[in-house]
Amino acid sequence: MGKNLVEKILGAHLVSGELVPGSEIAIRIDQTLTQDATGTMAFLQFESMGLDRAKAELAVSYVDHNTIQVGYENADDHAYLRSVAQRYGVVFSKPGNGICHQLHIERFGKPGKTLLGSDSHTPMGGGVGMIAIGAGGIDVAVAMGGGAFYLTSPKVTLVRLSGTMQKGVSAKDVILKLLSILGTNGNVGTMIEYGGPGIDSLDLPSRATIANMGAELGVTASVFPSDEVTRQFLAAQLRPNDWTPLAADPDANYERIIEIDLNTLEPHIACPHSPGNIATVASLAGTKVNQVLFGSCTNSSYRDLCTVALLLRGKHVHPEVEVGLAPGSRQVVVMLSRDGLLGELVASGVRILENACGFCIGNHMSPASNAVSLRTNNRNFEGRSGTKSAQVYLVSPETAAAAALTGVITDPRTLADIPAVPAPERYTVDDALFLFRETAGQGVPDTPIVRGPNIGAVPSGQPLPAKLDGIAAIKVGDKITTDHIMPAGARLKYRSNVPAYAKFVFEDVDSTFYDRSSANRDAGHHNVIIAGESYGQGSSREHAALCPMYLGVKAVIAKSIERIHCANLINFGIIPFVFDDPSAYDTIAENDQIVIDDLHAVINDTKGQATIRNLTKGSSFTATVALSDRQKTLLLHGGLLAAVAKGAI
Ligand code: MIC
Ligand code: SF4
Repeated sequence: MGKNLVEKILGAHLVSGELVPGSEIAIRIDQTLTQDATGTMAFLQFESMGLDRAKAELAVSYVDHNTIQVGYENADDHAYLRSVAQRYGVVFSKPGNGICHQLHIERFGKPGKTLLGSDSHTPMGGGVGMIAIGAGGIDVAVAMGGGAFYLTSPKVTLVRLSGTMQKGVSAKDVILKLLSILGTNGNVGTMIEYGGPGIDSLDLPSRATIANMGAELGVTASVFPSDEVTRQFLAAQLRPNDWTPLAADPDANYERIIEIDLNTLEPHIACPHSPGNIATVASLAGTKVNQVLFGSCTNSSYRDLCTVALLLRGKHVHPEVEVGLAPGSRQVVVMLSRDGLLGELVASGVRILENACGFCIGNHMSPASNAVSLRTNNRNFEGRSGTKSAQVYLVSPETAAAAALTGVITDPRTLADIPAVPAPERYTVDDALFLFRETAGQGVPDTPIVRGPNIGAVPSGQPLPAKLDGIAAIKVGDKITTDHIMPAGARLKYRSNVPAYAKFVFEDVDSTFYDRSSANRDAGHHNVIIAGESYGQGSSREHAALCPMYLGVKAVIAKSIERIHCANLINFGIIPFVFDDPSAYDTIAENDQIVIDDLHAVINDTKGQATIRNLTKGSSFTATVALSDRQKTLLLHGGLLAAVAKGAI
């Protein structure tokens, strides 16, 4: 039996385990990526592991999220990250260089390699033929130090594309269509491979867009073959030697095959407040739009923004629409400017924003109350834009441009001239904002580490108690995202300071959570989170586990938990239980007292099943935590850092 692409790449990196779907494997990581919002904590953890330097083939520390610099906090983080990168032999991407995923594709991504990043959209690297995975910062810190990454050996789904991409339809529509088929939950433990004749009509940035939003499906990675399109892209980025061909064997096996015909694919749109609420653009045509924003790692390539500029060329944006555009990288800005397109965009009435995450993470251009905002980014969770009442829709650059011109949701296929942007023969390359390339992997050991007042300490977890003496501190519903648990936007600046950031846990869900959970903890109780389906969707931010740990949360009991968040919970000593019978969820109310008599027996048990007594209701139910031996060790010690400190792993 031939091998699929996933089997080939994972097989070449396997450190332990077997490629049997569902079982735990460990893989060698070639490259790591961190960004500033998760990176300060990742590097503080790296420091506390006592390693002398980064040992992965390549480690890059990007600054792209917190570039707003109102107050000293962001700049403190940047100074810390810069010094720590130099000390440990990590490439540092200065603020102003661009968004980590776009930059990584442009400058470092290589077919057949593995990439682990402390950001959920790291899978964008799959566009260039890598197995690229998002994880919590501490897992990335371990991989940076040369340690293996543990994951569930995936089931592999083939998405076979046929036909040719039609005018006005683009990569975003492919992934939104796939979201309409697979949804945002239930895809844990899967990797997606793209294939079929249709991929020939997808240039590299389009493939990267599709791989990027695999994060919204909840799959572990998405990967494209490395072919002539990949070769041409790497050559145009002046990296011809980084190309190697890579394809699945013709008789490769897949768990599932999904067919998408590009000839008949329509423009799609994700409606408020989930990337899984998919409709066709045509079905919403005529809806008034107040704001249009282009950019984010999903759609900020030269291909995308050139398309937008050509669609708007010589016209003005609709008088009632506010329009902003954030390019993905310095290369994109320079090329748009070289082509005169930046000036044309300004002439059309577009506000040019910094080439950074900006609006995507609620750090810029929050819409007005109740406004309809059409964006090319990847997440439209309620409130993520910074305005809770805003109605945020996710669309392709073509659909966003059409609305910018008409003021209403418009099928872009109705526009007269839809440009085709050919793949550039040569990108403008200037790596001046990547510092310390010459000492990468070596480091400069005597570099002093700069710690301003915003750089806190990493709290350490406590060993597993004998008994869970819990209070159901909060009961939440389905699809609670890490943005609900640990808000970003205006709160992002506290990322390096856990006691300060912890004050905002569940801020928008229940603003009393901090006070109540602190009081429970101080009274000697463990806090327990009760949740519905797909708890912890979205971002990889480990603060959504770390800050609850700081507030004394010891267990989550949910109907289901998403992959990255589940791993983060274990890394911080929080037990991720899943209800055996989901109807038990209905029997628990907030503030119920919840007890597990012998926690050690549960963790050491092969099934991991616990009988949980609800003392308030006088009832009981069962829940299970499925753990590998390594994860048991982490929980027994109170998390990964504590286990490393004790030499237990
Ligand atoms: C996001 O898009 O939600 C973020 C902000 O990039 C996060 C990382 C973070 O919270 O710092 C992600 O996707 O992992
Ligand atoms: Fe940045 Fe948005 Fe991409 Fe997250 S999704 S990395 S915030 S651009």
